[in-house]
Amino acid sequence: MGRDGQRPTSGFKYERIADAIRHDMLDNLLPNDILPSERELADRFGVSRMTVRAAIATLVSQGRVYNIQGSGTYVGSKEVLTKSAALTSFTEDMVARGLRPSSRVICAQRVAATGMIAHRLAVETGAACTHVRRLRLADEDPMALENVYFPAEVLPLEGVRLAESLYDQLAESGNEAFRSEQEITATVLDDETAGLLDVPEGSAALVVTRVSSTRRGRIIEYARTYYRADRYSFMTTVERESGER
Ligand code: 16G
Repeated sequence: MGRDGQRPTSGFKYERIADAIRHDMLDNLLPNDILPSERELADRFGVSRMTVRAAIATLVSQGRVYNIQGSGTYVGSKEVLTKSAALTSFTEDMVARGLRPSSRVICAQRVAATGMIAHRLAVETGAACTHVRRLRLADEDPMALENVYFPAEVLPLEGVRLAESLYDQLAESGNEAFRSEQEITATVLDDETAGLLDVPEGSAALVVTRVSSTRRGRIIEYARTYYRADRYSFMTTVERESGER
């Protein structure tokens, strides 16, 4: 059974086998444990070795298992990263876990704020802002796809080191992120986004929409980030408000 208690009923046979391996085996094994051989898996699931091979390839692409040639298939050690409720940057999150953060800049341009962007940044329609789209990686693995808008005077394009921490550069210029309002929703990835995040099309993702401001209440970013649901979870602490009962 999956985490949600459901077993998918559609899709290719190899996808169903990948799912079965994920839920019936990987959840009960530890990182770096060896998986049964291709032949054993084929027997166990009553499918051909070719189907098992395709299922394993899917799990390899998801980072759930890895192959060592001539030896076998092993459980991957890529864990789900739990993001706390503290306001942190991607760079900080990765460094805190001993992972090396990096960025692939997909686009960086000056645009005129319209519609939702102007509304969320609380600027006039047509106001200049900087749009940055980056793929964020941890130890070379794609983790998240960020789509962020900054008021141009907060983050002008000139002189910005786009592949490095933007929160650090905002802080250097006196615009440290202090508070964020964020909403987390679920989605399945389209072909393009799935390709960038290196997961199969239709994979689950968490979409975090974040509006951040400085201690003085100046809005500095409107971000929409897609996180791989197989690598990320979000943790919050909830507390009964005093006097509620
Ligand atoms: C995180 C933030 C994003 C911010 C980025 C800065 C969430 C949901 N999003 O991805 O809003 O722009 O970090 O990271 O946490 P950087 O300082 O590493 O560039």
